[in-house]
Amino acid sequence: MPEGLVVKAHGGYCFVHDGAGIRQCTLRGKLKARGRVIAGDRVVVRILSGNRGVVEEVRPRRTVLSRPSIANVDQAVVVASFREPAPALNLLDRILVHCEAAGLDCVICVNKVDLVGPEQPEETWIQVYRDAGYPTLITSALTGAGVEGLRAFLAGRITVLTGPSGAGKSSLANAVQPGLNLRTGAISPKLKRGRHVTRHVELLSLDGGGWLADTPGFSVLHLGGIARGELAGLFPDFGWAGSCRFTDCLHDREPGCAIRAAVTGGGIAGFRYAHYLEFLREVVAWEERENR
Ligand SMILES: Nc1nc2c(ncn2[C@@H]2O[C@H](COP(=O)(O)OP(=O)(O)OP(=O)(O)O)[C@@H](O)[C@H]2O)c(=O)[nH]1
Ligand SMILES: [Mg+2]
Ligand SMILES: [Zn+2]
Repeated sequence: MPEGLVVKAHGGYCFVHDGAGIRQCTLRGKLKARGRVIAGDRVVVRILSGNRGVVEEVRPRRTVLSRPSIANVDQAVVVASFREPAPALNLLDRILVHCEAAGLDCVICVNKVDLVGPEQPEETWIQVYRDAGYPTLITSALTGAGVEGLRAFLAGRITVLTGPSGAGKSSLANAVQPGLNLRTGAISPKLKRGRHVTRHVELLSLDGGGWLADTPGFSVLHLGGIARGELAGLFPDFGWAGSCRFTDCLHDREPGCAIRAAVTGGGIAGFRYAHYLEFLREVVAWEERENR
């Protein structure tokens, strides 16, 4: 039986790319439960006539991301925007932690630079992420600025676009590959927020090689499933602080904490550390709920 790649899955159906074309498949009984077959899965298909098929088996996943739900991607391009919507750094850090925990390489893409004006100031928060080691691209899906650089990051890899609704994920995908014709939508003028235009995760084959997943944006992401002792390791900028007095330091109120010292000394941005503490409470609460 041939193998294929699930490019889209919802409502009990999935669409499987088998190298030649795309086949609409139903799911074998035990795979019908929600989340058993998701976009990015490698699956074994029993072929039926008329471009139909049945997914019989899911291959083990190399990586898995739960928000958005996608398997086997190599990297995440986290899209934020300079304006409309304004950058939400707490959400950005949540998304980065979530993607780091899944073992993905992360790239940040700050879009809508055309709304910033001709002086294009490099906002200081962007430098924080550059210093942390994240490749950070400045783009405009409208003018095409920076799109060539983004395209270069995508070539030959499997990438998921993620970030808040309205930041321009679908617009960027359209700019990277004209002809995709993904639906995009104006942000709400009153709320300055996106309207959740993209409804399903969909993997798109790139002409330059590789796959790109457009996904629905979101504004809330609760962190769970991360061990408290692993959280700091998901902040790459914390790695350079040196070692704390206690090996099991959670960098909260323990004496001799190198990370807190680095925050005071200016080596770690205060807002990143504040987010760390907030996320720490969240993962601890999650752990305690799970172990009850
Ligand atoms: N000025 C400007 N507007 C942009 C840019 N990129 C996207 N937009 C606009 O922003 C709005 C939202 O863009 P989308 O591409 O639909 O955003 P999205 O991230 O896919 O949103 P969801 O699918 O809801 O998650 C649309 O009106 C786009 O035309 C840009 O670089 N500059
Ligand atoms: Mg979209
Ligand atoms: Zn510490």
